[in-house]
Amino acid sequence: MTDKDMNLFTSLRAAFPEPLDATAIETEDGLCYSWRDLERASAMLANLLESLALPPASRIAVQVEKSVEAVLLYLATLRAGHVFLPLNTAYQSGEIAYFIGNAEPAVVVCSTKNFGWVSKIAFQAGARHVFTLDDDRTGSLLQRAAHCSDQHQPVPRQADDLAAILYTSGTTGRSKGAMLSHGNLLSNARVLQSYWGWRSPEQGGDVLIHALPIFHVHGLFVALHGALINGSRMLWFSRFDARAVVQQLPRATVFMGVPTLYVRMLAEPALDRAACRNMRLFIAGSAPLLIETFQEWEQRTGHTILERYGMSETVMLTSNPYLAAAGPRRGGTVGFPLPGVALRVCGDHGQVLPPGEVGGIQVRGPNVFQGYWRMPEKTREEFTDDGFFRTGDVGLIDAQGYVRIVGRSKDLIISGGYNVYPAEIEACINEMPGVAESAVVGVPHPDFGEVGVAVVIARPGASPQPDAILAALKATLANFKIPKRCHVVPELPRNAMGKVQKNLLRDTYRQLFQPG
Ligand code: MCA
Ligand code: AMP
Repeated sequence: MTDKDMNLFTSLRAAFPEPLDATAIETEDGLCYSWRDLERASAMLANLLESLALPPASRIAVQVEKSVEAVLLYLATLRAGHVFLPLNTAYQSGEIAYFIGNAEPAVVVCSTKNFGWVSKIAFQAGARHVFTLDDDRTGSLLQRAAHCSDQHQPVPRQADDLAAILYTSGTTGRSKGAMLSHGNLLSNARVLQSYWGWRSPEQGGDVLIHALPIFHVHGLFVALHGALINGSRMLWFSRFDARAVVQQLPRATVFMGVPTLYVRMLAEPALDRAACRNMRLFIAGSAPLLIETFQEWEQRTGHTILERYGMSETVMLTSNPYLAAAGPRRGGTVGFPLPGVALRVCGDHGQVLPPGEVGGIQVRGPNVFQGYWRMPEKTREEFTDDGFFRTGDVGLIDAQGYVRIVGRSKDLIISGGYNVYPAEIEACINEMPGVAESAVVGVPHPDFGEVGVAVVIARPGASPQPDAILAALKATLANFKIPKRCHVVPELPRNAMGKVQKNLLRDTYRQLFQPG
């Protein structure tokens, strides 16, 4: 480690195209934020954070609707040397209480409509300040920042200093906070800038359609950093709307989405070659892209989607090639390890497997996180002795070097790009009156790729109702975690050891959402 300042904000700021007058972000309502607006407004928010005299590297927890102001708060947190902790807007009070209790943020920022319950949780957990921020540029955060100077010198940071904590659920127990440093995020942003051939403003520049949420890696880091570190304009959508995005395609050059976004855009009659005439690159990730979607997209638009693979703990790991000279983009694969990333496939005893053999995917590189927040044991378990991180994904490297993900050793459902951990849902269902046991499995779904189905065993003499079970879950868990169906059955299939055979359950319910 050197003494060189590695504050991520400083590097992003260095790419803002001078003289800062051009539009950096244009919203769907036609609001334009210049690069100067980003510089000054993030300075004001950083000065507000500094005026609070927080301990160094305080966590700033944020659960707000998507807005440019939320981006400014993220940039301000980096500038002020604190640690950004974004939270999915779908999380309910029980989920938020866990995250805030675990991370002990000094500052919590929430929507005005949630202030009552969020502030109670926050102050009980020792937070010093709770601000509000709404998606119409109102709230106490901006009111307070309005009094602050718009000049601010970023706090120097070292590569290993934390920039963000992203909670990612565990297969057992509660969510873990993946600690990402300035060095992790900056190295990944720089690699992607070059690997995906971002065009500098002098070369005519790129225009990114940003239609993803900004509380996960895909929207917050891959998309946002990609545009900022390249000085590229963003067309900003506060929520994904397939029709509106297709309408804006002729004004854009780059799009990033989870597979559901591509499926929904394909259902738009206006999606054709003409709409995509200025597009340079379509990127997909966060969940497996079906080969049918990949092929249909190619036929309709003339563009080959570039699929890549990453995790909250590692940011981006692999990518299909951008340049034709490096090879074709192959559907059903996630491409090659990115420059600087070492990726290997290992067997049950840790032995490195040859190409073509299926095993656990392990990775090492400057992008791999610093560990789980306050979970040194868990962190140690997930790393090998020679410093590789066990991803929990199962795959192979083919003869041409492309990585193919074939499954997961972690019991995880990826629904519309969001991770859902069956263990969390099962624990909630098992607490319900009349329930003896439950199993939640993922099955194919035409829109979300995969969705959860709950299979429940009743206690003797009880008759729990599927609709009541789902309604009770809805009252406690984020909406995307709720299984789309619930079945009460007499027994669960088990192996000789008594373990529930989820693969058999998946087979039983595989056709539930398939047309015809
Ligand atoms: C919404 N619903 C869902 C999902 N989203 N159900 C299952 N899975 C989902 N993903 C349900 C809601 O519970 C609700 O049901 C109904 O759909 C309508 O909700 P709404 O919010 O209006 O839905 P939407 O606006 O149509 O949202 C769908 C979406 C969204 C646009 C696909 O889920 C989305 O933005 N997904 C992207 C997630 C993402 O960015 N992932 C990246 C993670 P009800 O009415 O019954 O309540 S980062 C990552 O994975 C790694 C690092 C990586 O590699 O990138
Ligand atoms: P998260 O914990 O939200 O960061 O999700 C990371 C997980 O998403 C990975 O471990 C993979 O299981 C999955 N994932 C991300 N990108 C892809 C992809 N292109 N194909 C298949 N799975 C993916």
